[in-house]
Amino acid sequence: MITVVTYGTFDLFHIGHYRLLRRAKSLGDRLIVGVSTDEFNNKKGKETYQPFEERFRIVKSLPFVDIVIPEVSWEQKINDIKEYSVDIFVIGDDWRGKFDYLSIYCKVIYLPRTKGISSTILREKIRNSNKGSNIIGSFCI
Ligand code: C2G
Repeated sequence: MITVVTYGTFDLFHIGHYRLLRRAKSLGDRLIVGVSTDEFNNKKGKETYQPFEERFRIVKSLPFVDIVIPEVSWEQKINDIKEYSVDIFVIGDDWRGKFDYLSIYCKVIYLPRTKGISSTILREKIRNSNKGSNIIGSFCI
């Protein structure tokens, strides 16, 4: 059984995330996904719109995702690879080169990112749409 692992924030889950995970699963039999916790995203300097619990549940709901774990640190990848006998580490090519050190433990593959979509773009659209409306509490009127 070929085990594949990948990690990410998966904020405002979109087609770029979906395609990455689909392609990751197609490389093996079991796909493990590490979802970054809110605390780890703070360390990454990464803003999110959705809290960890929501992002985790959405990724876990995908039929081609077999195991979902919290990603709490940069360093956990080596332990995860050993614990789950991972054969392949996959991530988008925006990270190209950053995880080559894992190649002593498993195969490292960087997949092309999906162009034209990102959580940052979506967060900006939400922010701009809120600016244009009169918001009382959490309702737009
Ligand atoms: N991705 C993609 N195409 C996009 C956007 C994202 O293929 N248009 C991929 C990224 O390359 C990554 C995964 O989807 O492999 C998750 O992206 P993010 O949620 O932005 O994850 P990131 O914040 O890059 O966290 O330890 C690794 C980090 O946790 C990765």
